Amino acid sequence: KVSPRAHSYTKYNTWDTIQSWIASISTSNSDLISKQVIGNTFEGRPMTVLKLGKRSSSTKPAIFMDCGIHAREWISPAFCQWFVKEALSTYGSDSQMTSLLNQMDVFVLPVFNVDGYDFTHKSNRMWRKTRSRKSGTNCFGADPNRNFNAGWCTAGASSNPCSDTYCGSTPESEIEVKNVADFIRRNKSIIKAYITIHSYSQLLLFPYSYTYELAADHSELLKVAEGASAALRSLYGTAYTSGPGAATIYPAAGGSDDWAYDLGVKYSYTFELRDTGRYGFLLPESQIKPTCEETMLAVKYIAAYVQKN
Ligand code: ING
Ligand code: ZN
Repeated sequence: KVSPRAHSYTKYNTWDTIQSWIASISTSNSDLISKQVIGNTFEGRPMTVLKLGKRSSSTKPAIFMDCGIHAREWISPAFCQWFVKEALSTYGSDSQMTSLLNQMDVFVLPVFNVDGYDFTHKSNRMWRKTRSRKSGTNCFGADPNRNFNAGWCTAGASSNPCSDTYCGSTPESEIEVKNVADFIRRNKSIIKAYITIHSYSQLLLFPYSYTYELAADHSELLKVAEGASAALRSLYGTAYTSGPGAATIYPAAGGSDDWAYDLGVKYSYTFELRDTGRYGFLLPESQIKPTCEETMLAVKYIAAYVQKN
């Protein structure tokens, strides 16, 4: 039922493979999944959002999740693929997944920074940013997680186009960021949670990163993050730290979670998946399965909380 069975969920797939998978998985499971192109990347590749959820005559509340904002964090798109597979294959048998997809829709963007991701497979494994060009510099790209309009370029970001944390020429200067921000703005009334998957460091972060000020919903966000981290840890003992971005990792403005939160999406979380630095971005393929399995528990914990609140 969750064909194509040939797709490997325990390897780091190329963009071409992921693109074919997006096309085939959505046609072979049309009762639970549909796809929509939210725009194209700088280099003209489509950005496709998968909508998971039981068809309903009424509009359902939704969760938005993206993977692959940063090109080199390969475990992240692997997790989005895993999530889609699990959602489809456990609907009808897992009571929580069944109830979630009956009552809510989950929008999944499997690869946000498609151009960058493709570049890490073909040219430079450690590339982080987009691949946009602009006049006045020979350097490529901006950091999509510094390009959202949330305290833009005021902390932990660079205005130097050659920096890995370049904030871009203006907020949403990167077309990929604009496409996602437009989609979330358009669906603002139904999106109850925003989840973005990065690596590495084993953290579960929430707003704010652009300031040390605590979010209005700080205690609730912390409580849910701690519950999710405990669920994750229960499987293989992987330890996560939860907290607001600025205090837990570093101050950084222009991040997607802060932007979504300030837009009104209360449950806004950034995951930093395995590991804590031994392999870093080069996490071995043997860790894809355990990482995805444990992360599922945390994402499902957050989803269950959002569903009942
Ligand atoms: N870490 C994030 C980064 O963009 C982050 C940390 C989270 C910053 C949320 C801002 C907001 O630097 C990685 N590994 O990308
Ligand atoms: Zn990242």
